[in-house]
Amino acid sequence: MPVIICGTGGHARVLADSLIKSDTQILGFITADKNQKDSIFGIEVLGDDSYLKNFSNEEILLINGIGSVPGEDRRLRLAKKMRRKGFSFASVVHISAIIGEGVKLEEGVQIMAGTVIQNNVSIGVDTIINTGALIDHDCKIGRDCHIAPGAVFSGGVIVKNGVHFGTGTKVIQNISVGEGSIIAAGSIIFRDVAAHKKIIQKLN
Ligand code: JB2
Repeated sequence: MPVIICGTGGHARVLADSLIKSDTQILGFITADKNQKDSIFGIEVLGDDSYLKNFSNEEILLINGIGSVPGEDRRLRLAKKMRRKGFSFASVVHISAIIGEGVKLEEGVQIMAGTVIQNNVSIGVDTIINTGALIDHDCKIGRDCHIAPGAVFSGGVIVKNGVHFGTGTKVIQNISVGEGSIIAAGSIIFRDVAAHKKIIQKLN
């Protein structure tokens, strides 16, 4: 099915790039940014979300091009709004990603360039595995998480919903991380993290 990308910022452009390389038909972008220029990579910016009235939810899939930033819920709100209207989100997997046997990707997952997802990993709805992240065997990652660029997970890590791992985070094997926690860039996690915690420095 053809797709429409929601958003025109950096995250949307990274997704567009990935979709172009996998020959997905992109109908255009929709955005809340009134100053956005008319096209990106030669693909038309169609207008705001009201443009979707021209389509039934059986004709197109959406791409959530709003990035996930701690403390902001724009991405989550867009996903809820569009699903209420009956639209579904396509998953995006960059052609350079290495995906192991038995990996389970739920709706709307976004797997960026240079990632490695080893066997038996599962990744929940709308989670982003960002550029160059490495997720080893048997990790279970919930929905609405963001694993930022260059993060490294050893095997068997369990992550609940809505967790943010900053750029370059490292997590040793068999760790559990509770819902809604925020792990700052560069952290090294070698003990379990409870729900709704902010880990700013090395946990010891
Ligand atoms: O309701 C909306 C809406 N709200 C914001 N509907 C639609 N269709 N688009 C919406 N947007 C759009 O999201 C804005 O108009 C804008 O085009 C885009 C957000 O872009 P921004 O440049 O603020 O950030 P980003 O989400 O592309 O990237 C953030 O997250 C990434 C994961 C950045 O922090 C990046 O550095 C990061 N890599």
